[in-house]
Amino acid sequence: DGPNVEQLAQQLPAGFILGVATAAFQIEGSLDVDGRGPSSWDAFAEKPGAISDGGSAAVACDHYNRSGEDIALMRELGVDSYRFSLSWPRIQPDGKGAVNEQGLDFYDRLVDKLLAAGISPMVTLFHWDTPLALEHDGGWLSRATAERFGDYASLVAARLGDRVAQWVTLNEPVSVSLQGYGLGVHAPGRQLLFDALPAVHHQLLGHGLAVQALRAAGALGRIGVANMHAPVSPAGTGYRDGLMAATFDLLVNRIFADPLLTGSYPTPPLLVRPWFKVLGNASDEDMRLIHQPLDFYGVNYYYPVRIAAGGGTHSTPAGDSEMMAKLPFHLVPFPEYGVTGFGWPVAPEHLGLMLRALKDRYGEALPPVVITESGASFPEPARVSGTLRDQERIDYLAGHLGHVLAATGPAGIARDVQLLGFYVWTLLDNFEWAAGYSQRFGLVHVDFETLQRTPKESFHWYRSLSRARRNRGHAQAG
Ligand code: GBH
Repeated sequence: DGPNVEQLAQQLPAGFILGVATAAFQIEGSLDVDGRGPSSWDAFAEKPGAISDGGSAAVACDHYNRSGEDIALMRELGVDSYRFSLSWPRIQPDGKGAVNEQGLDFYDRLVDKLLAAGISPMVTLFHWDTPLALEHDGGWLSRATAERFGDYASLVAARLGDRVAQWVTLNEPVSVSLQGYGLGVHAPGRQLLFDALPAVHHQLLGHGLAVQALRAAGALGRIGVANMHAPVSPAGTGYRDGLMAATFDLLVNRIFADPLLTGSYPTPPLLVRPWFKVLGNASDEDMRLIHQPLDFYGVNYYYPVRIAAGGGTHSTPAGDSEMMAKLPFHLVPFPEYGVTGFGWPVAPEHLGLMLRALKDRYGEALPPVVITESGASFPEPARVSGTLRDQERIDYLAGHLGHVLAATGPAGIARDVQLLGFYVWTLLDNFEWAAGYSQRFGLVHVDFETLQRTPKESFHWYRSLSRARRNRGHAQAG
């Protein structure tokens, strides 16, 4: 079990940000309302079999019509900050050209309502919902999408740049390149394996252009990016498992983090270098563009992975896919850890170890870190005398927050990493991508028939943490 609320509250450094995170496509619904254009995910989710439970995001949590209620929940929760994403096709229905004012108005009001509630907005510019018109022109396989993304960032900065405290350019670009273009289990459903790598380079270029656009527009907030980091280890002691673990680390972690933080792609081991050739051919100018100074580095942490050589056919954290069999490696389960509803291993100590490894690899090039997502799905909680019991989620969050605070605290293994904040994934049960509504990650339960929101016990737990911290702050101030 993790530490209790009082212990956690005492470990929180002064000014530490406690938050919750969501993404537009997962909660908003209202996909064809007020001039929004379709996204890659609108089209993908309509394909038979793409969403495991057949769920549609047409309504999702109906957040587009219920943002006031959701902000009231966050106010009750006592979080300092709310991380949400903007739907690019709501703002630019075709991904280029003039602004759809009604779309931008929605986010403009959302930011104002958050500020009025004392909650600081953290805005993600891109959380996977590429405008479909751009997808039809090649999406992130095309360099033009990076240019369009920079233009979009300018439009957003001109309207919201005076009120947003923190910006995240991209969320987890690996999910788009690997799941979306490589394996086809996410939008746009392409199965290009290593030929998907241009989608890595173009997302990173888009990031660089967006950072420049935000700064050129005078946006006041801190600017960063959110990468998933999966700590990787080889399953066996043999050479091939080690080689494939290194390859997986490149594919999932380093081909994003290295260029963002150091300005160059990693050098792959010779035997696998041909697979990464397209990245090695990038121009110096592109690499400089990608390597923008960042105010923080966002880390989404879910699970460690153990890698063995050879294609896998069994279920993995990335989902079942016959494409997995075509990869030269597969994920091996950890018998020693419990699992979440998704079957993902629960291994909180790896969050601290991962920050240690990041600091060892990047040194002074690692900016202050924000945990931009941490959380877990568990089955529908039991109703016990009017409360929704999700003790597993409380244990999960207390364990992860406890470990990362201990690791970055004065005597911790990652004490040289400056940790700015921690965002729980997620506020509401929502449309969990290819898993539809079958995986519930929320602090708040959503009944998808009535759309009624009911806080789970984990919500009350997180609220007690924010209150304990606040009381402590007041005691100190007094
Ligand atoms: C996040 O993805 C997303 O940002 C969020 O929208 C989502 O709802 C949430 O977490 C829960 O899924 O498996 O190592 O081969 C994190 C989960 C991480 C799963 C990347 C797919 C692919 C790399 N994703 N992972 S790997």
